[in-house]
Amino acid sequence: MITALPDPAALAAAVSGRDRLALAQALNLLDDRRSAARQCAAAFLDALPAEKLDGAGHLIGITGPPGAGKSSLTAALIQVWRRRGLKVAILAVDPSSPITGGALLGDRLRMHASGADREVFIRSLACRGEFGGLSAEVWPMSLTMLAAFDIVLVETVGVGQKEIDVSKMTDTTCFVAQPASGDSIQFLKAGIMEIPHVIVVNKEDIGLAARKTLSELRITLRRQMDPEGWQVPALSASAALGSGIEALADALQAHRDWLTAHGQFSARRQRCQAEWLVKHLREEFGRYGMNLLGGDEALFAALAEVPRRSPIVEYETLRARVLQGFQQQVRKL
Ligand SMILES: Nc1nc2c(ncn2[C@@H]2O[C@H](COP(=O)(O)OP(=O)(O)OP(=O)(O)O)[C@@H](O)[C@H]2O)c(=O)[nH]1
Ligand SMILES: [Mg+2]
Repeated sequence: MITALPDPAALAAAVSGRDRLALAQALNLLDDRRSAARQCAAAFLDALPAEKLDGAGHLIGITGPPGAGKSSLTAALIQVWRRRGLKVAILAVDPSSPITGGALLGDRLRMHASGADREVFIRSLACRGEFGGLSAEVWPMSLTMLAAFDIVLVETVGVGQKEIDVSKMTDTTCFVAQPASGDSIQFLKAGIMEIPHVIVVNKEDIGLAARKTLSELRITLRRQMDPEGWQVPALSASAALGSGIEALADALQAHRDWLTAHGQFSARRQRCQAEWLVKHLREEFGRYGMNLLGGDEALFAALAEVPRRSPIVEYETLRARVLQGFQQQVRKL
């Protein structure tokens, strides 16, 4: 179906005003791979208020093994944030499992959260099994939602050994541990898992197993400081009982405050986009393509020097440079 493309500036203004139809239209636009749509999406992202995207709001990633209670905790957090007067958007990334077929996580969330609240926006995104389990649209979509909401939370299933990519594209990452599953602790100990900023053991209502997991995690964490000096808290909660949720919201906010106090907040947002660009380029062109750009580290350093631009514009610019490099190599042969 060919649909008319929206006016990028008008769409950006409507999104910033939390017009729900505009939000849905914008997210669909970012998911549209036709080249005219890509151009429109690039202009739309450019028209979003830069101060919100680079220095405001709180972009949170929530991850953990299947069934740990990520969606239940998210639903409980929504209630706390709403009581605090914050506007909340959720992006639930569903692993495109042939069994569940996708939209399940979002559905479960919607069941819990108040559907009538206009300041809560929930969208689920099927991930197409590409991009290391994280859909490539997540970053542009996160930016879009930051234009309109105070809190943007991205839920993804983090499967132990696999790198948890969402942690590189958010301000704060929260890992939800499942009681009595030692895997997460082993992965943390072995340095296989990226250390999250906040760890919460959910289901404390089941008692002993949850307490045991919590104390094991705390022992592990005492030995593993975040490289930047943030002390990672391990908390206990129960989404079912609604216990520990205020403290969880406080811990997430404390990490955001810590980033700001250490002058790292905007730099981290900028780094998120750089991580997305590098990951995206690596997916498309592999190591060879990255080498044509001088390698990952050189690219990270170069991107940190200049102000953030629309991610699509930046991507297309880098992509053109890789293609030019390929052509030069071919000519030499
Ligand atoms: N006892 C107990 N059960 C819980 C708690 N929180 C969630 N559950 C249950 O755990 C199951 C999984 O909860 P979800 O919130 O869907 O977990 P999830 O991590 O989002 O799961 P996926 O998105 O499928 O990976 C559900 O049956 C919940 O009812 C809790 O605090 N205590
Ligand atoms: Mg879920």
